[in-house]
Amino acid sequence: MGINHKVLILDTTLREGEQTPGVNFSIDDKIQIAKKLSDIGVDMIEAGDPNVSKDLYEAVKRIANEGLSSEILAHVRAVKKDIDKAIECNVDRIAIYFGTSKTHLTYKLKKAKKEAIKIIIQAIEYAREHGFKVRFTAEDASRTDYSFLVRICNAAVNAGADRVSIPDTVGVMTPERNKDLFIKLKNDVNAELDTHCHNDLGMANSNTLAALEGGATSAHVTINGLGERTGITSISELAVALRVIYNIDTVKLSELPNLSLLVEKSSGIVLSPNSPIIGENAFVHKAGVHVAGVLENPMTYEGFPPDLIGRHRDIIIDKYTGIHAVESRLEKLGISLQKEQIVNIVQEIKNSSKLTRFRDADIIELSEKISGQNFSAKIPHKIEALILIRCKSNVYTSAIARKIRAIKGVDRVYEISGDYDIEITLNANSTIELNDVLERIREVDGVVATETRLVLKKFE
Ligand code: HCA
Ligand code: CU
Repeated sequence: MGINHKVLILDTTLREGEQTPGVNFSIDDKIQIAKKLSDIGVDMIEAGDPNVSKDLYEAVKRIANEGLSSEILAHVRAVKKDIDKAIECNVDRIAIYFGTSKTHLTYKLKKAKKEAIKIIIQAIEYAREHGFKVRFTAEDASRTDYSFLVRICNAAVNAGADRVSIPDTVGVMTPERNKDLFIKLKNDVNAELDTHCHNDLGMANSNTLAALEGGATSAHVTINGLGERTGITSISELAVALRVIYNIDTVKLSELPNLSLLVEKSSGIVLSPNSPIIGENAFVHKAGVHVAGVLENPMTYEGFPPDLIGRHRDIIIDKYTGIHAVESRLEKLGISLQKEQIVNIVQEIKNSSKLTRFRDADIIELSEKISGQNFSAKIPHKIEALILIRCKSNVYTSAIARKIRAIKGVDRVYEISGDYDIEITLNANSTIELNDVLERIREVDGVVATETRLVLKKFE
């Protein structure tokens, strides 16, 4: 096991990621995402296919002319007029794809093998004649007959492609098979190899790492694992696995949570709490035994520390909680109680009918109850607000609601009837923070008006 070469990261959030059902990035969002990707050190950015629509054309062109340090690619069919559009956009490299499996040749392209080879040679030579670097993608490579795969890849290389992508288009590879495939191809094809793994069976990251072990020099990823159907390898999962398991540095890890949030916001696709690395629960500990271990030494239940990616660990207090967790929370709140009183608090928690977690205010209340002291000064100054939001009449309210849900600080989101379309509840630590969240809500495309109501008293 091991990867003994430099690993290049190709991010295709703007191309593959936009093929996620329900996702359409605005041009401004795309430029912001591309800049951020370039800033964190992504080597290549696949910006899109400029033939899809006018705004994709504009987005690809603008990103290509932004002067970013990443290499910018357009992704196109092996069709002359499509390549022309990529040329007009002035990208750094043109990725030309063609289905090479029997299924794709027969049912999608309706082309014989010989004809397929002729088409890709012509397309690649055409792009090369215009001075462009070319990557050839043998779409559905993982289901392509091996000898034909080698034949078509070599034809592409002889026509001028210096990179060849070997995608697992329908996500059916295993790590072992993918590694073997790359070991063989490395021997049989004289080009740099890209791996692009779909996650249909939940193996995208493992298959990508295996391909890199086998000799692939570039890995395709998207932010939050977006992509057609169930998506492809997530940039965070791959970059952290490369660091933690292989001791290989790629992109700047501490910026990944921000990037992820940016894309949750602009895609409307919110991560589940148990998503690796970036999910809300990735560094949260719950069971008493776990918490006791983590408080002694986090390594007991963490394979890598949260600060690797600029995050913090957290401890949940609920029925699973033991004395150590309560002790440490009280210490954080600046409350000192006797051991016996802490034991009583744990008992109260275990006996309570409350089904959700105990937050700081709940712990303070319990401390007061058990000690008879007044700890109201310890209560954090929280601002709670209800915000009513009106949307443009021609937009899909749920899409806006989902985007707003991804904004940090937003608590609950309701679609409502009446003068306004959405109502949210929000928690903030200060009016500055409240204003911040409000501003971010107003920035969401399709929001036309907001009205804020501060909560004065709450009866639950
Ligand atoms: C596609 C197919 C593709 C291409 C991958 C690549 C795949 O949507 O056009 O160019 O490396 O999964 O085969 O995403
Ligand atoms: Cu794909």
